[in-house]
Amino acid sequence: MHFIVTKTLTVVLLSAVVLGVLYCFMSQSDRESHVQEIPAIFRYAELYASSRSFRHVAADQQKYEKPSVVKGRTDVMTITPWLAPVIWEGTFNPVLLDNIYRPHNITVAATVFAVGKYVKFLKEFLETAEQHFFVGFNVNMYVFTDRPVEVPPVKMAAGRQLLVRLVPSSSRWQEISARRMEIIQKLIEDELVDQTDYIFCLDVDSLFHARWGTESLGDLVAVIHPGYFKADRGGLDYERRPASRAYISPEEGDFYYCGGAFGGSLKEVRLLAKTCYENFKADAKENIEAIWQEESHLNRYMWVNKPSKLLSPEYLWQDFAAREPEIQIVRFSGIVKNYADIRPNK
Ligand code: UD2
Repeated sequence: MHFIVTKTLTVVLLSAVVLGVLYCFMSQSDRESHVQEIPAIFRYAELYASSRSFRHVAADQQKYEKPSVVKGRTDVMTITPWLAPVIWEGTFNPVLLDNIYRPHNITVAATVFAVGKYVKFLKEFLETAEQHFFVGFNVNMYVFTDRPVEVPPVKMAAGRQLLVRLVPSSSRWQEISARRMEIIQKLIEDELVDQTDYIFCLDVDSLFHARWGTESLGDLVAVIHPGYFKADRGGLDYERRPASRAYISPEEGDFYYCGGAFGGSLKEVRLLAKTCYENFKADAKENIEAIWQEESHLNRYMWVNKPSKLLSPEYLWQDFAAREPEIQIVRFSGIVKNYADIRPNK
């Protein structure tokens, strides 16, 4: 009997020791995983804190034409059903807006990819950006290319810099276009935190023709695609295969947005880029590529996460398209290009 009690006690004691060791091990590894998480959390807290918000404080004694509540653009939508402004010529006062942002000494980053033969579009893109894109403000223009020696020497005004970053080339244009999201996410995380207030991501085969400035600033900014701004839902070229993460059903969708121009605060654009790239990658693992690559994923993202500001097609027109009466000014426009000459495949 005494032997049985001793044996039971030994088993209980041994189990307690084993459980104790196990507990210590688990709490230690739990602590370790928290220790690993801290820097990441800290990093993004920094990123979030760095996204300043701007109060609209006008300069003293500023004179400008009185706004009217009964006059204005009536031929186009100037506010969405979720109350985001849609920016058209005639809806804003550039002087008033510049005066609001100038005292904050903001910095705007722009990304542009020129991989392979697309490097030939850089010169005019950069020269016209100097004439029209956030003139008088700090601008960091990031050029991503596999041909850094071919980046043209463009004279930049004070407060504006050209920063060249090397990226690998690819034998598929679809890959080049889609990988931009991953690179934009990394750029924001690694370089822009604390240095930049807003970012715009632009196609290189385009030119600026008129002002693109502070009126375009917002948390999440989308450009309404010129090819579809009058189309109804059925006519929007979303990804229609449910197997893709970019899928939008026939009952869904507000507008069709451009992959060639979007932007906003660092926080919002990082989240957009990360989500689109992750979804693109997950689709690729299942052998599906959305019809317009990252543009389709961006459209899905913007359907769920409504943009806080929309730019009219004035902000990305297409040179080959006939001018529509609603387009009173073209600010940025895609040039006519011969795809067979410039793309690595097709
Ligand atoms: C549309 C979109 C584009 C993208 C694409 C689908 C607009 C105006 N454009 O343009 O943003 O969503 O559909 O993937 O909405 N690139 C290179 N080297 C290459 C190929 C592309 O640098 O060999 C870069 C370059 O910055 C170019 C961009 O990727 O501007 C988009 O490629 P595209 O202009 O050939 O695509 P496109 O015209 O079909």
